[in-house]
Order: sequence, then C-alpha cells, then structure tokens
Amino acid sequence: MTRCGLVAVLGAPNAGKSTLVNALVGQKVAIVSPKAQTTRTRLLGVAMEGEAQLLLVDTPGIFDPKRRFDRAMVAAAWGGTEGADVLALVVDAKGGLGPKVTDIAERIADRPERKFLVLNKVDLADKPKLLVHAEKLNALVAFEHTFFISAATGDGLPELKRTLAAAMPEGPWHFPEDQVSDASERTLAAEVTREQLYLQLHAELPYAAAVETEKFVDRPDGAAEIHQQILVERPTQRAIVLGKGGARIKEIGARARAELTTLLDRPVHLYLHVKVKPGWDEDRGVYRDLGLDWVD
Ligand SMILES: Nc1nc2c(ncn2[C@@H]2O[C@H](COP(=O)(O)OP(=O)(O)OP(=O)(O)O)[C@@H](O)[C@H]2O)c(=O)[nH]1
Ligand SMILES: [Mg+2]
Repeated sequence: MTRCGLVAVLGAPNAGKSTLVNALVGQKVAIVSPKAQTTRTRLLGVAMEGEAQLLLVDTPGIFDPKRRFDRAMVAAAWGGTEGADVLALVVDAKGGLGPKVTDIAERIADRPERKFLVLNKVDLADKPKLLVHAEKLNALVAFEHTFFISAATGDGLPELKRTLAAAMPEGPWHFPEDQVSDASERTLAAEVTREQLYLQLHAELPYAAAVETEKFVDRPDGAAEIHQQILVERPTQRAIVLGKGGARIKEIGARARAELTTLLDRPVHLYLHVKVKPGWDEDRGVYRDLGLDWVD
C-alpha cells in the first residue's frame, strides 16, 4: 500500500520553508538565503518516507505586498496551497511572532485541510518563548499537531516526516522514486545563480535583479553549456553586479558553476551576461519565464 499527497509549506518570508523542504527531500532543491523573499515561485520537492511519497510545495513567503511583482509572489504562495492535503505553517520561532504570522494563521483558520504548525529554528529560540508561540497560534488555528524543529540541524525532522507521511492519502506515487523536484534543469540553473546574487550582494540589489536561462545546451562531451542573463533595473546596479574589473560577476559565476556541477552531476560551462532592463518587473514576458502569473 503506497501513499502520496501534497503538503503546502507556507509562512512568512525567511521562516525557513525552503531549508525545511531541502531537509525533508534530503537534497538541495530550493535556494536559501538570509534575506527575506528569496523564493519567488512555487516549487515542488519530492520526499520519500517508507511507502509514502510527500509532494512538498515550497512557496514564496507571505507578506503585505505593494509592487506588482510582490503581489504575484504572494499570489503564487496562496496558489501553491490549493489542493493540498496538509497545510504546514512554518514559523521562525526565534523572534516575536509579528503581524505577518498571525495574519497568515487567521487566513488558514477556516480552511478545511489538515493543518500542522511547525515552529522552526529551535536551535536559536529560547524554550519559554517557543511555548508561548505555540499556545498563541493554537488559539488562532485548530492545528492537528505542533512540531518544534530545526530545519538547519535536523532536530525534530524525523518525527515531522513520519507524521506527514501517515497523513498522506493512499494512492500511487506521482513521481519516480529518485526524482527530487519538478523544476527543470534550466530553472534550477537560474535559481542557483540568483542564490549567489543574494549571498554575495547586499542592500536592495537582489530584489532589483532576476536571472533567466537563455540557452541550455548538452554538449556532445557530456558537459552542460548554460547561458544566462542577469536583469537589473539601472546601470549603477549593473556596475555593482560586475564589480571592480569584473571581479564580482566572476565570483558569482564561479560559485554558481561549482554548485551546478554537483547538482547536475556533470561538467558545467556557465556564461553570465548582465543586462539593464528598466521596469523588467512590469514585463509580462519576465513573469511568464519565471513561472509567475501576471496580477492586475
Ligand atoms: N539557525 C537556523 N537557521 C535556519 C533554520 N532554518 C532556516 N534557517 C536560516 O534562515 C534563513 C532563511 O531560510 P530560508 O529557507 O531561505 O527561508 P524561507 O522561508 O524559504 O524564506 P523565503 O523564501 O524568503 O520566504 C537562511 O539563512 C537559513 O539558513 C534553522 O532551523 N535554524
Ligand atoms: Mg524560500
């Protein structure tokens, strides 16, 4: 008897949703950074637990969006919860709860799906605070279970995974056992480069940038040849991405290439090009390429 179902992993930005999905899958499928709003589109990570296949929907963080692009991200997050068997609300337990978290809790309170509360970052949080958060959120939502975990250290993950597996409906697996995500290699490659933008450049820049894979060629020698465009809004941002004498873009390319060589399991040739495209976040074509719906 096999089981298979959808788990929507949702929460405020920076709660550790993508870190959790990676940890449950047992391999990196989603990019992670210390900055909020790292995940921009829905992504499916596939995890196995005994006879159960968990389809984990990693979603962008939910916040109060202003720009069109942010609204599209938040719409993608709520869209990612549709059809889920379990809604897993991931909460960063180290700080205060904040209005974002209670707003999300209130919005899921009346939904018919099974709901799990996942208090994350217990390695950083103090115990009394954890219990206060758990109590407060359980007063807002009828959570079936509350878990205290660290997606970073793995603390509490086996129990969470077992409980999720048991909550999945009976049915055939949707993906081959060795498939880890629904993202194409093109998309994965673009995300890995974007992760380097987040990790290496600070201030507001990453929010002003997008990465598109323009060409992905499998060379006869087995290597992957990847051409990508980094879109920024202004010439000054282009200069920041390039760095002095091109040093920054070189380092971004080197790290992204190293990571992709591991993830794609073959040699990678990565070519990056920075393009100034004012208002790229108002271009329907960019939304389509990134897998976001245009929102009015
Ligand atoms: N110490 C600690 N750090 C964690 C834990 N889980 C995640 N982090 C860190 O928290 C930051 C945010 O993690 P992400 O997984 O990108 O968070 P997210 O919820 O996917 O964020 P968005 O995609 O921006 O909504 C990263 O720096 C992670 O390394 C944890 O259990 N403990
Ligand atoms: Mg994320």
